Amino acid sequence: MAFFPDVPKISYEGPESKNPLAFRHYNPEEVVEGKTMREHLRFAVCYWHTFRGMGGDPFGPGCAIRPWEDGTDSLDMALKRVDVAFEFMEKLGVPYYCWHDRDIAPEGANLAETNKNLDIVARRLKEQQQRTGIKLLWGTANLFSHRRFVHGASTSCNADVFAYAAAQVKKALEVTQELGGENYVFWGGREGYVTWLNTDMKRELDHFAKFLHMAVEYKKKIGFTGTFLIEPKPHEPTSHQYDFDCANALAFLRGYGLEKEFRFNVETNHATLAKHTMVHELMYASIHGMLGSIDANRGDLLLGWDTDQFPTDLYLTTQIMLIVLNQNGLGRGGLNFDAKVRRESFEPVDLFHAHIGGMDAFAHGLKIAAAIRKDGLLADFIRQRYASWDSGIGAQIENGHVTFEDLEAYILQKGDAAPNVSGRQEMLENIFNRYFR
Ligand code: XLS
Ligand code: NI
Ligand code: NI
Repeated sequence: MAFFPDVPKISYEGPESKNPLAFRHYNPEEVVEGKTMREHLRFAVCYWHTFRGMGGDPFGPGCAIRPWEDGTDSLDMALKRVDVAFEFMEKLGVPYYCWHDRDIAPEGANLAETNKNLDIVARRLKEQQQRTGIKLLWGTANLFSHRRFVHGASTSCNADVFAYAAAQVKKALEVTQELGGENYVFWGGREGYVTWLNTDMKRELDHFAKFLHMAVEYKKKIGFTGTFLIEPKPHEPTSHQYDFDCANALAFLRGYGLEKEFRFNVETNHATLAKHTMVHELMYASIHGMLGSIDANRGDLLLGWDTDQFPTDLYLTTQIMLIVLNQNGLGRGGLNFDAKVRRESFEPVDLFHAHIGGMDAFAHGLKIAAAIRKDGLLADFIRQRYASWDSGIGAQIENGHVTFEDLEAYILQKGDAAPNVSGRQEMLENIFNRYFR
């Protein structure tokens, strides 16, 4: 059965192609810095936006046309949707996908029924994975949509909700393992608070850490070898999400002895909500050995929420790929399009345009990033800028034991610090621009 009868398999046609349903840059077999684009980019389609999103916003319900949907959240519909998803992903030629448990299967009357639904859909997913070779990049549990999670999940004031969340994550982990998932993600849905007037922050944070420790324990028990990823986000839905950004989340993990068990899944729109650039967040995670995966999207400069747009900005994708190349890849991580088509783009074919655009922007960005690295001009500039640390007093400070007294003596003898040199920001911006032809 063809759910996208008018869309052929998307293929690479090269930069000159005018065909909107073709790749101009993403050529999966093309080798860049010794690896194929497929290996570098490890693209994933997200189930929630692409197969569950109907385009609703706070001012109106979804108006997307999805001819295969029957308007229910039934098990039959869930199974049919699996076939839709795999036809879409096969046509797109994407190697991975990601889900929340509740994206793929409906909630039942109780947890036992819910788990049964999940198992039934997981079986279909597994068949389709085997048929197509498409793999699971990560699974996660939706611990935020149902009303039981109104006060959070592991940080809820209601101990039963903590227990429910634990049971749900346990099951989601098992299904992720069963489907060969390469990672498992924790995004703190409603883990945070809105007002201090009703919140015991210390207790909530302790519970959050306890929850993650139990997850690690269970992971080891069942022998799940995927990476655990925390996805920071500063606010939305709560005013104060507990995993604010990478620095905050790392401090939390270290404070509770969890830092060796987790890495980060860094999302562009979350970085910007935290008033960081994506580069800042990626760099911070990368220098600490914590960059595990990326949720590839972007926000809207004029809107202050997580708009989850498809990433088509070449500047952005180039910067991301520079950091990814500099740390020699994402390992088991990938580039997950946690992105949705605009409400105005309501036809099924728009899902293709959106993903093609994102994949091409990253493939193009990868090529540009490789050219930047080959030239080495920007890296050389930075190296040169810190040259005073390579010898003399700089090297002594970095490598030896130098005291305040030593440094005072050094400067007293010299009289003043050596003069500074220009930061050359504008020149560097011009050099960066040279690569975009
Ligand atoms: C929400 C998050 C969410 C995670 C998965 O803002 O981005 O979609 O990626 O729970
Ligand atoms: Ni995300
Ligand atoms: Ni998000």
